[in-house]
Amino acid sequence: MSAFRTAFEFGSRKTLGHWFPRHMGKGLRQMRALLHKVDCVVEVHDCRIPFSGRNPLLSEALSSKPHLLVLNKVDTAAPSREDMDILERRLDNEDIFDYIFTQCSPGEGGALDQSISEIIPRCVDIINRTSRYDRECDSSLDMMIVGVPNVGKSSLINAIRRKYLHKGQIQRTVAKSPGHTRSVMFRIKVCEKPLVHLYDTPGILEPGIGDLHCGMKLALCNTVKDHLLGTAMIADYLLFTLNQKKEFGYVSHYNLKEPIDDIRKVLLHIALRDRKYKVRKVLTGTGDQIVKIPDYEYSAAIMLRDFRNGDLGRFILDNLRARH
Ligand SMILES: Nc1nc2c(ncn2[C@@H]2O[C@H](COP(=O)(O)OP(=O)(O)OP(=O)(O)O)[C@@H](O)[C@H]2O)c(=O)[nH]1
Ligand SMILES: [Mg+2]
Repeated sequence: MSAFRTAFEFGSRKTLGHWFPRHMGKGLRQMRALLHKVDCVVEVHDCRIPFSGRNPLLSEALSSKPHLLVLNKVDTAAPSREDMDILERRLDNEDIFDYIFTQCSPGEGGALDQSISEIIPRCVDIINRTSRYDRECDSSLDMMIVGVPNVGKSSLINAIRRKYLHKGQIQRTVAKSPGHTRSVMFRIKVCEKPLVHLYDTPGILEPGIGDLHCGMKLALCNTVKDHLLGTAMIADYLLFTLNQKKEFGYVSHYNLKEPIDDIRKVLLHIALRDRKYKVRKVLTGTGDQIVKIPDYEYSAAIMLRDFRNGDLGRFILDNLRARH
């Protein structure tokens, strides 16, 4: 195996495609309007990209309130003790002191992760450190859950509600694809003592993300729609990242002989393995001919699915020791 690429070639692409559906603009306006009613803003973000892709529009719009950063999906990042130390030092350097790592999706047998118990006490602590001016209702602590799409905002509400109200029934619907929650809904009671209400909000992405590395990582975490960058390009970025990080689990997962840096070879291998072809009509001297070509799009979608399911390794995508 020759040396791996050291840089990713984006070709002629300069920015991420524009994905700012109307519900996001409306959601941001609703969130601003609601701000005077809340005591604390809980920003949920994907733990695999602690330094990439947080939306500056959200931070600016909501900065007047106490803030907790929830780095969710810690199970998909599986940080080592050393990673955690570096991560915590870098967060401190960026003046982010109020953060927490969580897993909001149910674990084995539907059990809640222990981290769910820490969220409300941390919020209460942050609120108590700040004077509660500028709000209307005094009897309840109200918190707004914000973040980019698909990071687990609705899942967090469900988990806290299950923890304190012992409600098995799901209050907020969750989905595997981004852009599921579309409007700021009414207050959802999640806890009696102290009385706490949460507002779920739609995931809001920064329009026109300029940094393509950041865009790719957001795409790998399934926070933007795949078609904005194209599944094949995202799969190539995935392969590049796996090789850079020496995460070679894909070699045995796909039954390859050795690590490969050429995405076409991996996509071809998967398409042939699964016998997935596209039928094309080609014009020849003797008339039209039907040819079968390997379905690369299918293979790219399989790679993304496998990564998102944690089958190709669990790790932090951001380079903790550098800028990205
Ligand atoms: N592995 C893992 N998956 C999670 C976790 N939390 C949520 N998910 C999954 O992430 C996906 C998105 O969850 P949602 O709660 O709908 O995310 P959201 O932020 O409300 O998404 P939008 O409403 O689209 O902005 C779902 O498939 C969840 O099951 C977690 O801690 N670990
Ligand atoms: Mg949601």
